[in-house]
Amino acid sequence: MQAKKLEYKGKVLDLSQPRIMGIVNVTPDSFSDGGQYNRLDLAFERVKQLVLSGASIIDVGGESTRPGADEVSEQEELDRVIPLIEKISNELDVWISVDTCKAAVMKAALDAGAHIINDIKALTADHAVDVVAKYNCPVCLMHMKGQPKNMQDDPHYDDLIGDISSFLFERIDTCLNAGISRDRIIIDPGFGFGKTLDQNYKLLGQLDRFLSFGLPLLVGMSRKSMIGNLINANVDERVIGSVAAHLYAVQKGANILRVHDVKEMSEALKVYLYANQYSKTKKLF
Ligand code: 8Y7
Repeated sequence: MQAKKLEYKGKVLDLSQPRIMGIVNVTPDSFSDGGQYNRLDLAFERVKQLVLSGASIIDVGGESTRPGADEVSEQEELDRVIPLIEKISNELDVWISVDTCKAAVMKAALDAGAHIINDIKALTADHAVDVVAKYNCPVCLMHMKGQPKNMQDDPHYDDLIGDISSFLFERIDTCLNAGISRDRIIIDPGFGFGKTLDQNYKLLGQLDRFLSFGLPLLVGMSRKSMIGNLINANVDERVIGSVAAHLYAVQKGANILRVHDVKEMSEALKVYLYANQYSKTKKLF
């Protein structure tokens, strides 16, 4: 297999080693304005910190996609994410992804300088495929069973990995038919999106089964319930569990790790990779 990489507008992201995607949520509660800075400045400070800590990609999101969350309007989402994307694009040399399901937000984000569309609904919203096809930008297709409001109500699969693979296969096919290049597509099994604790761990344990797509594999387990419920920890006590889960995913072939705690992840990854270079059964990512 060819070495994996992503390319867009002259930028190249070499995936011959795993990369970290740092999460920046621009929601009203995420950057409280203490009076000294406004929300944009605070968010940008966080972005700079994540880049210095080792993030290769910054994932900017303006809609809370946690289970049971309410949807936000298109205008509200635009107001939250576009100024930050513009500022990152103008001032830093980092890959920018936008976490959105809405075609209009995708378009505005790409015009503002975003490079990757990260869509938990895998471009199923109206016109979403058309926007990505027009720009032919990298896109992450994630699996979700159900909708954020109801996805954790007793999800059932006939064949967990098979059902998720079929879904991804269909979405990839739709993208290719719309004219999106295969080398722009990233896949993600969608940890926590319509999966029980055991389904999430089965997915992690058998993550290497998704390598047969021959596409970059992104995973996001950071601070999720699959960590907290296993070790009985609140959201702010899930850092070590999250790091362990992502390192395991790296061993199973994950290429991009979507995390909140970039510094901790980056340090763990550095140690893992340093030892791995001497391994006789060395993994080639
Ligand atoms: C994921 C994600 C979220 C994920 C990708 C959270 C936006 C929930 N999770 N995108 N987004 N993969 N690609 O707890 O697992 O971060 S939101």
